Amino acid sequence: MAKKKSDPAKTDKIKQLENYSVDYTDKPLTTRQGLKVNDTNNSLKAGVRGATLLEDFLLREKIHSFDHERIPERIVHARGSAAHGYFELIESIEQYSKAGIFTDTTRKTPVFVRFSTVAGSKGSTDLARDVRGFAVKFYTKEGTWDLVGNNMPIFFIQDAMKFPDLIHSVKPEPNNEIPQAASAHDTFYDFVSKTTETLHNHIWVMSDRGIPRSYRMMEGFGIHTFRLVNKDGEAHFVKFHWKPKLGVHSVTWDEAVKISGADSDFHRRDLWDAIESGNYPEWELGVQVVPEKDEHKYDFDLLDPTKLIPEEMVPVKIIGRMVLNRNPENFFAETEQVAFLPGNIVPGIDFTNDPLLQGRLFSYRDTQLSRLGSPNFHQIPINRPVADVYVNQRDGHMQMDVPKGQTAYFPNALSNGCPYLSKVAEGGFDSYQERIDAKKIRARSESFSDHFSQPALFYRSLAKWEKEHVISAYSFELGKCNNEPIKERMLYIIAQIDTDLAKKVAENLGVKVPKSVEKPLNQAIGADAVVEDHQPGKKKIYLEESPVLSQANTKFESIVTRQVAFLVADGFHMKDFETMQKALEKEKAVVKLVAPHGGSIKCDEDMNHKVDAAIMTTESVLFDAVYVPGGEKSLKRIMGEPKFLKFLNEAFSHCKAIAFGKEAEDLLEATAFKNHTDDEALLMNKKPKDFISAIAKHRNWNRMEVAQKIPV
Ligand code: HDE
Repeated sequence: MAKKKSDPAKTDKIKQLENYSVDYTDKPLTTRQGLKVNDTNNSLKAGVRGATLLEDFLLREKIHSFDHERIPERIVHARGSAAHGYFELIESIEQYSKAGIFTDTTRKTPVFVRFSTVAGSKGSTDLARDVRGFAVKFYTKEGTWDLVGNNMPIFFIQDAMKFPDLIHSVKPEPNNEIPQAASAHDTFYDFVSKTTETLHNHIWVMSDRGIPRSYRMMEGFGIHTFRLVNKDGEAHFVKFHWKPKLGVHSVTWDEAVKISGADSDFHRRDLWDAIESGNYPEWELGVQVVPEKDEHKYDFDLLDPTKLIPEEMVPVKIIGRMVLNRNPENFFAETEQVAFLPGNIVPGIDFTNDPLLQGRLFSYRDTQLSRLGSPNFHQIPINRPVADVYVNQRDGHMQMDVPKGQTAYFPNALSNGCPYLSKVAEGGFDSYQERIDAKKIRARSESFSDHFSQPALFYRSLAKWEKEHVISAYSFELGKCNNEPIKERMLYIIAQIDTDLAKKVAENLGVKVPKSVEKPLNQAIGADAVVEDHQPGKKKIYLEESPVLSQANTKFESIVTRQVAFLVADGFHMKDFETMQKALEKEKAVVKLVAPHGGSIKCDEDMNHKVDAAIMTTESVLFDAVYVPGGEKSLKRIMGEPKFLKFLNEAFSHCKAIAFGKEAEDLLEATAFKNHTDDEALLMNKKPKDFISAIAKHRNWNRMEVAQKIPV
């Protein structure tokens, strides 16, 4: 394998993994018993023309192993990508938590992080409109802690009991297995329109958060309210936030659709390439801490996972950073076999009674058993803790350890009481002793009944262009529904969030927003159907806006790893080219030459330049910005190829930065945006620094109105 550009210091986890990795370099092919093989092309036959003999143990071993290569894909989050890295604490929060990773600023805790889409199968596209999983495994000295979150701060449902219903509704419909990795179909909206608690997460998915530009440009959230417990046994409520160094950025829906065709591995490749090139993705870890006495202070219930705590009410305190600096060696062994369990916690962190979290504590261990086939899944190298493990559990499929001794029970005297129990002061875990005095009851708390206030807060907080995207997303999704009553019901409940939003979507659908629908809103079809006790109330406004919810207020500082296409043909102007290339690469952008053909092309100084992509093999949606250097001959060729013009027109329509070198007036004249030159991200023969600052802004959304008129 080619040596990676940078090979960062190895964490304890990487050193542990190396004990299991196998290097095949300069080694002979063997059987699984270590027998050297001298023919792996032909089966053993009676004569060269057959028949094949039962004796052929080599054929049997090869085919038998192949027949069993697949394991069940994850029921949700099947498609994912992962990377290794580390977490460092910047500021101790020992006043809140006794966890080693939250008190020891000298530690580098190894992490393995898996990003994923939710609804699609393992082979589906990265660019589906969907929530993204953001699961972090911290291999701490005190045991493994898994923070299994998403890129949105809230979830669709409030109680684990509803999870199978939610997922059955969004997955492909059971009769024809259509559509793949898409929520735009009747069953999903049938469920959503009858389950108004879903609306908050749903509007986040309809926003640009549902189609990220990169896994590296997403926030992450633990979603549930957890507990931090300090060494004196005092507890605080906490919400966890990951904030990406590169800011939060997304693509447009038109790009998402086209990227899905041009490169369905777009996010996977982006993460892999960034790490291989040494541009390590990085996030800050933040906490929102709420004292126990404030549990009932807010207009929403802290235990309700469909609610966020606005950062304006409880600021996010940054306490650490996470860097991903190493790609896995093997996708199956690591990314596929990694098993996250929200139940994996360490002393200093504890659960709350969030009914969704409580259900997850059961589900994940259960699902790993059916995916990985044995309760020994924690022994798979990627799942092994770096903390020492001494258990009395024994046997089961694929026991990899060889436990010594006569006893496997507690208490025992034969083994001197070992493995022995640890006192709390020695690191033994004890659950937080929350006082509970309650009736056993199958019901929902009334404090969970506000379903409209926070989706409305989210929508109010968006910039104009973000609102436009939400309107288009709802219109697209509902436009794909075939059942008219579902559309009407959806419009009615969207109107409870924002009347203007509902009106615009209704216009696009060619229907009217109904003034009323049958009550109650939730569930209840048929005379004896179960009716939820608490129906959603009218929306409240306890905060006018929460600016951090808008991507307009994210970071726009860097162009690191931004992909810039240079459109070139023979005879391009070397000086133009070189000045721009150097300036961009200094800022760590990635320059790629897109030419009429593959191989190489010549500049006006008669030098050969390697082409990265022939125009017929690539698309403008795969790039963040476009540059066309001068050079009469080159420009003429570009102008003569319709695919180059499509490339430019599309980049303009997606509001990207476009720069032209000298003598490009005729080319501009041939584009569909020739009349829109008063545009801050359309640069004619300007300095590289202007182009760099236009790329750093991600998109020129001020262009959106004219961009929509470009026929692409
Ligand atoms: Fe999951 N979820 N989930 N989920 N989830 C799984 O576990 C489940 C929920 C999340 O990269 C499964 O190992 C239930 C919330 C991520 O491997 C499964 C409920 C959040 C991943 C499962 C929820 C998540 C999963 C499928 C409601 C955000 C991918 C395979 C009670 C906080 C982890 C697996 C990875 C995966 C069940 C709700 C995030 C079936 C029952 C809320 C990121 O166990």
